[in-house]
Parts: sequence; structure tokens; C-alpha cells
Amino acid sequence: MTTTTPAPPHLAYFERLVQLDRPGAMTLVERFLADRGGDVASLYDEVLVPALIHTGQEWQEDRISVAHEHYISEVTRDLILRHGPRLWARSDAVNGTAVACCAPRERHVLGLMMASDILRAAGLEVHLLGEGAPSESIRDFVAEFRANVLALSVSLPEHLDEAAWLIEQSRAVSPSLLVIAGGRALSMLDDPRTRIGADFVACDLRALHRELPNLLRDRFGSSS
Ligand code: B12
Repeated sequence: MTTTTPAPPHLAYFERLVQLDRPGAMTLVERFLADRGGDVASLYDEVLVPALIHTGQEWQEDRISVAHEHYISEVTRDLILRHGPRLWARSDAVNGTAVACCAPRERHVLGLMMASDILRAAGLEVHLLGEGAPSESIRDFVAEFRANVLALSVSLPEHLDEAAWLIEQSRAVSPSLLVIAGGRALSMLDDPRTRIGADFVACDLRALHRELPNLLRDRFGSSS
């Protein structure tokens, strides 16, 4: 008798979406969550993030089109919006504010959306600006709404200089700002924190989840 090993969940998810089987992908995600007791952080770590990385490889090697890659990204965005709120702390536990955005000109926003859910789990209210906001406008927004945290995502190395400039500018108007950053461009550096002047860099969401309460306690004297 031959036995076949089931595909890892991220590849099974990717294959459903290659077939344009959105309902099948959604069912797979529901089953994954049911098996993991509703753990959305595991959904991100074990299904959505590796599926996106695999999508990038398939796209680079011309096995899927740009349009197909956009489709997979959009379904994944919907799933983050649908399931992410399960992670959030209750509104009466909110004890700080974060502004979350991509570095100017950066369009890779899905990692930032997932990181924002982890920030919300730690009791932060997150004002998500997404992609495309200019540096000066982000800096002014941080100051106007007295954000405690700036969460910044940088995927492409050519956006690192502007990310560093944005951090410097934001600190100039909000000296106690805690700056947390992540994204693919930072994961490729030996000392990403120094390169852009962030307080903390996390390129994996588990590390962010683990360290965030300590960071908030050290900076603001309370943890959620
Ligand atoms: C989807 C996608 C797109 C979509 C993005 C859609 C969207 N709404 O986000 C679109 C089509 C817009 C796009 C465009 C481009 N892309 Co693209 N894209 C991807 C793809 C397939 C997935 C990206 C993704 O979501 N990854 C998964 C996320 C979850 O990973 P992540 O961002 O690294 O985030 C993780 C951590 O870093 C961390 N994190 C992220 N942000 C933050 C923030 C904070 C505060 C914290 C704490 C943590 C954190 O959490 C995440 C979980 O671990 C990747 C492949 C890949 N390997 O990632 C290519 C990829 C990143 N793209 C690439 C390229 C080249 C481009 C384009 C230049 C293509 C072109 N010629 O136009 C443009 C550039 C656009 C721009 N100006 O930014 C290359 C980059 C190569 C390089 N130079 O490094 C990649 C690697 C594809 C490849 N070649 O394999 N892309």
C-alpha cells in the first residue's frame, strides 16, 4: 500500500489559489484555524507568509503571471482582514497608540498588516496608513495624534534611506516615540536596527509577539 504525505498547508493554500479556488482556500484556512484552536499567529507564520514567499518564487521563475500573483495577494489580504481581529486585545485594554505604515514608495503592505494585528494583540490602537503616504505627512500625523509607536515596513533595499530619514524626522517631533520596524529589506542586513535607527527590528512575527510587552513596559512603564 502506498501512502502520500499531504502537502504542507502553505503549498495546499497556494495550489487552491493557482486553481482560482478561493472558497477552497478559505475552507483550508478555517480548518487550519480549527485544528490550532483559532491561533491566527500560526496561520500567518505557517500558511500565509510562506505561501506569499512561494508565490514570489513562482512569479520570478515565470510559472505564474503577475496578474495571478496580484490575485493571490488580494485573497490573502482579505483573509488577514477577516481573521486578524481575532488576535486583537479588547478595546478596554487599549493603552497606547501606534501609527503603522510602509516606507515611502514601498507597496508591499501585507507583512505590515499582519504585524499590526500583533501590535493590537498587545493592547495598542493601530492607525494603519498602509502604503504610499509621503514622509512629511507621516511625521506630522505621528505628532498630531501623539502616537507612542511608529511601526514601519521596508521590503525593498532602495527604500531604506527614506525609511531612516522618516524615523529621524519623526523622532525630532516626538522624542519618546518607540520605533519598531520589519520587512524583507531589513531581514537581509547584519545590523538592521542601526541601519535605519529603529529601536527594535522584528522580521518574524513570533519575535514581535514575544518582545512587544517588554518593549512597551521599558519605554512607557506599563505593559498590556
Ligand atoms: C505580493 C508581492 C508584491 C505585490 C504587493 C501587494 C501588497 N499589497 O502588498 C506587488 C505586486 C505590489 C509587488 C510589487 C513589486 N514587487 Co513584490 N513581491 C510580492 C511577494 C510575492 C510577496 C510579498 C509579501 O507580502 N511577502 C510576505 C510578507 C509577509 O513578508 P515581509 O513583507 O517580509 O514581512 C514579514 C516580516 O518582514 C515582518 N514585517 C513586515 N513588515 C513589518 C513591519 C513591522 C513593524 C514589523 C515589526 C514586522 C514586519 O512580518 C512579516 C511576517 O514574517 C514578494 C515575495 C517575497 N519573498 O516576499 C515579492 C517581492 C518582495 N517583490 C519583488 C519586486 C522586485 C517587486 C517590484 C519591484 C516588481 C516590479 N518590477 O514592479 C514591485 C515593487 C513595488 C514597490 N515599490 O514596493 C521582489 C523583491 C526583490 C528585492 N529587490 O528584494 C520579491 C522578493 C519577489 C521576488 N523577486 O522573488 N510585489
